[in-house]
Amino acid sequence: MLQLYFFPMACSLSSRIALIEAGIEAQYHLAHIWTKQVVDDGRDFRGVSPKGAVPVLVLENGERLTESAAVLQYIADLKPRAGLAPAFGDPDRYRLQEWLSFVGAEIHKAFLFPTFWYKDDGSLAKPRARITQTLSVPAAHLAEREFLVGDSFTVADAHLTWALLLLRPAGIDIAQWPSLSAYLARMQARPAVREAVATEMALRKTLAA
Ligand SMILES: N[C@@H](CCC(=O)N[C@@H](CS)C(=O)NCC(=O)O)C(=O)O
Repeated sequence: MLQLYFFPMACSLSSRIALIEAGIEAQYHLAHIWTKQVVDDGRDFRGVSPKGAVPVLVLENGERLTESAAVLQYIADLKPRAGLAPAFGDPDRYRLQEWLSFVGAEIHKAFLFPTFWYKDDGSLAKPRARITQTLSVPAAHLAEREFLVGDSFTVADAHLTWALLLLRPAGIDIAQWPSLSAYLARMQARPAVREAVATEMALRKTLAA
């Protein structure tokens, strides 16, 4: 069985959403990204992946796959019938990769990561100013479309959904982009998204307690 190392409401949420959307059963291990401990058994998470970051997907053959863009495409390709990624050879596959890179680099690492990790000593002013410009890109794209790629839900939507869910705690009001607000509401109505978020929010509360 596949195993996913995750931290509640971290970027690994999109992998959980993809697994549920694909109908793939997996074992989930909570890895604490601050203490670097695997909560199940106290192992050092860096022994699972030297990156010490979630997601880590342990494949059926024991290999470990990291990086959301790779993990999400791997999950999608396990169940092609679920339609979570266009097939290789379809030009839309590159659109999917384009969006996965954009969410991972331009939204996650350029904005969400510094916002959640670094004390605001003034150094967050630039990423904060830039995020408005960055988010105007998917906002314009989604003004006339229901999904990021093609006309059905893909793992790119799973990843953007996770990023948009973190805007509020990061102090950004999504209401300034009506197309993104409407998109997020549509995504949150999906049973897989609801299930993944409910599970991880409950776990998050136990960690905070
Ligand atoms: N490039 C990686 C980034 C993974 C990442 O930064 N994960 C965060 C949680 S959202 C983490 O585990 N951070 C802990 C750390 O970097 O020490 C990806 O896209 O999967």
